[in-house]
Amino acid sequence: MLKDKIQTALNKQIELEASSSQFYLAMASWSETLGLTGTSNFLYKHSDEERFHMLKLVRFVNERGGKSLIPQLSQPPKEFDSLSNIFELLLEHELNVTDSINNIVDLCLNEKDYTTYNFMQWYVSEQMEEEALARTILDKLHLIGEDKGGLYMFDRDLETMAQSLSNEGK
Ligand code: OFO
Repeated sequence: MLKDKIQTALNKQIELEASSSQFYLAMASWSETLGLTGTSNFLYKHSDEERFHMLKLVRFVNERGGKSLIPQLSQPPKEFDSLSNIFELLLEHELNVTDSINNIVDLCLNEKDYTTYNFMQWYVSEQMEEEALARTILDKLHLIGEDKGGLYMFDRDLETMAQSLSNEGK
């Protein structure tokens, strides 16, 4: 049985993962309207991944005899300043998610809930990957600057990354 404190923390994480999914969906849609097909496909996939992260938590809480709360979400932004702005926001958001995951891991140790502690290790490694990916993408964008040809290549690169996200079956 889940302790109340752990259940509350996991339900907060469910909300955070759900809002990540909505946030990236808004970014995907914005990029699509600019004709950035590769970028939008990448972000649509990323949004799906976040939904998967949320679902994994929902199922875990219920399986442990708790009750998942399906959250109401606030509307994500409709507009973004630029492509760099999107990935800066994405990295900032992922850093917050990592903090939140680390707090849950701490709480599990304090509460001696080793089952949830083990379950959360998947999220710990996932966060490492997501932060690294966001940093790589931002580095590429900084290299490109205002170069239109570079932007075209960047968008194609993200299409390839989107394919590899689907191949991982996330
Ligand atoms: Fe769920 O990893 Fe990003 O937010």
